[in-house]
Amino acid sequence: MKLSLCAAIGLLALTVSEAVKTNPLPAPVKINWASTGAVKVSNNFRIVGPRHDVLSAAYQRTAALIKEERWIPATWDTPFPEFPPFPKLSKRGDDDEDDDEDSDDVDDDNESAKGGRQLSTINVEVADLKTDLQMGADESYTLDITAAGQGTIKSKTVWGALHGLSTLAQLIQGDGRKGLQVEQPVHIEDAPKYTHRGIMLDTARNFYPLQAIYRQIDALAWSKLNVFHWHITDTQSWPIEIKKHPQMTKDAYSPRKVYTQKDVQAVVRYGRARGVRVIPEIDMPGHSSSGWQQVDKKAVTCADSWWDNDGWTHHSAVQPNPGQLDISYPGTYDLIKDVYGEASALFPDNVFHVGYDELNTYCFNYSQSAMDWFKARPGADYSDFSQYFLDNALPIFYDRPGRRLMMWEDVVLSHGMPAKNVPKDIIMQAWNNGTDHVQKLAAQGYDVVVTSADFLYLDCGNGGYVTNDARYNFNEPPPLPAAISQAFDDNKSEYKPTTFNYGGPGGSWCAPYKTWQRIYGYDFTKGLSAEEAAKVIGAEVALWSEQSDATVVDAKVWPRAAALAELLWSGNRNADGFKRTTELTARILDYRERLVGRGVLAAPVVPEYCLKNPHHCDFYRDQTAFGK
Ligand SMILES: *[C@@H]1O[C@H](CO)[C@@H](O)[C@H](O)[C@H]1NC(C)=O
Ligand SMILES: *[C@@H]1O[C@H](CO)[C@@H](O)[C@H](O)[C@H]1NC(C)=O
Ligand SMILES: *[C@@H]1O[C@H](CO)[C@@H](O)[C@H](O)[C@H]1NC(C)=O
Ligand SMILES: CC(=O)N[C@H]1CO[C@H](CO)[C@@H](O)[C@@H]1O
Repeated sequence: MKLSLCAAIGLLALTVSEAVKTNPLPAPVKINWASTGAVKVSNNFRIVGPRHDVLSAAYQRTAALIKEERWIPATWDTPFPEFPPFPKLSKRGDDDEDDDEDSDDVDDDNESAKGGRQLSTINVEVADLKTDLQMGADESYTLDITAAGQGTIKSKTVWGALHGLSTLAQLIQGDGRKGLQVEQPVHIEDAPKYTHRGIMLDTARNFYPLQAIYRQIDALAWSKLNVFHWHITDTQSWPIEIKKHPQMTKDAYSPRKVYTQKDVQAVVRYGRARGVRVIPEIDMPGHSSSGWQQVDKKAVTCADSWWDNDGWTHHSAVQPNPGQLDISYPGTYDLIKDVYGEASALFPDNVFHVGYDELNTYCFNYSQSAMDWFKARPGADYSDFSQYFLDNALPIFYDRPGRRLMMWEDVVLSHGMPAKNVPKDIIMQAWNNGTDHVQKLAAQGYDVVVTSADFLYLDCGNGGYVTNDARYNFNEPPPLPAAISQAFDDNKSEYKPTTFNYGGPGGSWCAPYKTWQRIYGYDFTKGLSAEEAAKVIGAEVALWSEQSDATVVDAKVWPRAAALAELLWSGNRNADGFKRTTELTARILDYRERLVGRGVLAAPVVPEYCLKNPHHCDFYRDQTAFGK
């Protein structure tokens, strides 16, 4: 009965006497396994450690997860040329029929009865319970399971211990029956390469209920990612409650699509309990029409204009709907002070993101006040105008000791409106032109968070969303330039490139879709000097939500964000310097199954056939095809 159930859900099972190495993701920096065979883990095993608001909950949560999940790897890597036959479940049933039949019995937990060869307690030792969850907090840990059945996680901080517990939950697995087991002895020494590891979620273009956000935070924590960058507001909607100006949420999509301040605090608490920092973003002064305009119409310019894709030379926005804060209008700063002041108090993280992406100069032509500003300052350009914003807004933003700001790179690198003098302690988020911009920002002395659109934007490749788009109306591929046409005629191919619907981006400006292999393969410090590379503090994948909401978010973010997780935790190369993308295959395929089992609806990335037949779906036979 048990066996047929297992067989029905297609799980692999291993005999207890075989080695049962698991394949945790992200791969730990250093992991030493023995192959002496698994030790049983008591069904009543406990995790014991210092009493602490975050840790005590984490012991319970981790033990419950392990007992509930009883994970049996969905796949694991095997050497390329030797394909062992797919393990048959019936075989192992015959092998140890009466071995652990009674694994739920209390007797089973009597260590001395089993000669101590049973793991029943995992001790958590934390040197310092006080270090706050902030950028740079030590996240290292060691994990040991000894032959004598001792389990120990040691860390400097609470946040390192949480990562150790995450690993533990991937090491202990089901024995295919009622029991648990873990390979031993195992010794892990682990710490992240980068301090800032996260996802950005845009909750303004479409709204996400709290449960969807909690699911992302769960998966972040399991993946040892530690930042939830919450792009709360944008020009399309204003979903966050500001008590001083309650009318701002008139621009939420509905009264139910609002994050109350209680909700916000709950998200922050949920993140902290799992070692995930919540970094808020209120996008200013671009991407800001909704909300602001409800308080003071004059604080927003061009909100009523046509976004003017038709006349691109005078467009007021890169996408509908237009609206930017009026930099020249004094009342704008009073409003920023109210809004930022309240928002800032809700988020304990030292880092606050204040946007600054994609300012459109033409939007300001709709403001008499802005035109007067330029008239009064002959020779002033849009860089001066940008600087005027910073000079007025930065004193508001720096509202407490330890405050650090984060901004999109545009404030330094945009063609239209870079500011002249941007303080070097502002963390820059790079999104254009790959490592070129990463390097430029680092060379100027900024700490950089990498979110290069060509690698790390999760919304790309889904086609366009703007309506009345007649570009979709070409029923035949348009003619190609003669030279290209000729080349394809000479070399027969079904992949003739054309402009839009035929081999082109199909309306997605950042097409194509970024696969997990694309994300994992990103060498984002390539070409940087050692000094510049040291300025890169981490990276985020980003989900802009034009075409996403709670119905699809899990599938768009996962398991792709897990590829970033490993890239940032232990890197994308093996000890010999080769890209280990192929090694990640089994890990990430198994992890995707795990995520689904844990309630996160991660997208399938291969036919299940490929899980069950490691390497049969490889594109190249050469296992070093990714090179160094
Ligand atoms: C555990 O086993 C030992 C040896 O068989 C026995 O003396 C002891 O009473 C048992 N303890 C429990 C709690 O069952
Ligand atoms: C917009 O305003 C700027 C600054 O005053 C001015 O230089 C520019 O000519 C205006 N653009 C148009 C199309 O009027
Ligand atoms: C983008 O980066 C490439 C180098 O990778 C550089 O040659 C090019 O000039 C950059 N483009 C822009 C617009 O900065
Ligand atoms: C006309 C032309 O461009 N032909 C190309 C066909 O493909 C070969 C390589 O496969 C090219 O060398 C030719 O230039």
